[in-house]
Amino acid sequence: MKTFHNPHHHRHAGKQEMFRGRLVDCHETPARLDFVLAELQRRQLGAIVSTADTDALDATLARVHSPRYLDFLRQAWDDWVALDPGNADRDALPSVWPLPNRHGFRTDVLPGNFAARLGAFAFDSGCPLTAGTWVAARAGAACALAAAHAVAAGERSAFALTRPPGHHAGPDYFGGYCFLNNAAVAAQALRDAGRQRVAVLDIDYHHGNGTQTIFYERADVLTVSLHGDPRTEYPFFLGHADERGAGAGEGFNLNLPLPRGTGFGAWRRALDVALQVVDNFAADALVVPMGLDTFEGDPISGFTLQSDDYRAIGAALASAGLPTVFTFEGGYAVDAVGVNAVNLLEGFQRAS
Ligand code: OKP
Ligand code: ZN
Repeated sequence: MKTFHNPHHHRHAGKQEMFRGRLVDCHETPARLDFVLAELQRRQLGAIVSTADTDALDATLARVHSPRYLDFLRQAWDDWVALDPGNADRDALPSVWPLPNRHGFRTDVLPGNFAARLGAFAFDSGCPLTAGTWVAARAGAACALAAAHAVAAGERSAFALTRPPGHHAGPDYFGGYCFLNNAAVAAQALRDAGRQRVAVLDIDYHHGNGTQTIFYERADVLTVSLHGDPRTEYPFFLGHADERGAGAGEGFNLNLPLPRGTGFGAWRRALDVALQVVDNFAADALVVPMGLDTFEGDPISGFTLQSDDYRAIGAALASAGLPTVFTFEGGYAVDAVGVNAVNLLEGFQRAS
């Protein structure tokens, strides 16, 4: 399996995130990707290609994110420093929100004040935006695009080794360490390359709210997510079992929330349900937002999967028999994330 890796990922390195009234060190660090890359090289899974070519990216990005959000993100760092020259040494974190859809707060008129604009495009204060965020996120999305193109051209599978991750980023917002939705870019690129029905099967611990929302009213992209129950787990405000899609997309979204503490047996049965739904959909391509934060040792998550379980997950995903793009999402047990990621990919490859 070919890996497309983001050579600019380290330019996105947040210092601290707001967590329950304190600033704590960021969990989503450059070391995460470095560990995966080192393990891929050690186990020789396939060619590793550095990809930052963004020539063809804008058209795809424009199909999954709004123009005003992309404008905001492109300019965000300069606007942050213009707000206060001292900000050059500080990450941007939002501190005021319009609460869309509630209490009449408006987002149709964007404030001139950048601190306020930051809140209009973010849904949490745990996702620092830094000097290199735009360059890193864009190069990451370029990896997702390249992986989709490889699969569209006939490869059985490809791995987009992206960071920052993407599955929480919605049409018009960032949050949950995510800025551009890499999995959505891959799914859209597969559609644009002529695949008629694309399934996204999100196995990160956290609900893929951004991807769900991007495709919620579409019947051509099925979104399925297995995750910690949002009643107790981030992102809290989306990811319930009764969200089934809307309009033309009604019936084309499936959430399988699982309680904190879920082990591999129950998780694996939920995966079978998900795979059956993908099969019923008659997908002709699959995108897997691959989070490894279902691991027992993950510091911010609550399932109890073991390193060997990821091999079995890879084999189960291969049994769908579909051309498959993997995007790298969560996984914060840094010294295990490389082994767990490559176990999954190797399990997939051996079963293919
Ligand atoms: C991103 B991905 C922990 C706070 C959790 C957000 C978690 C985002 C997870 N101190 N904040 O889905 O792995
Ligand atoms: Zn996650």
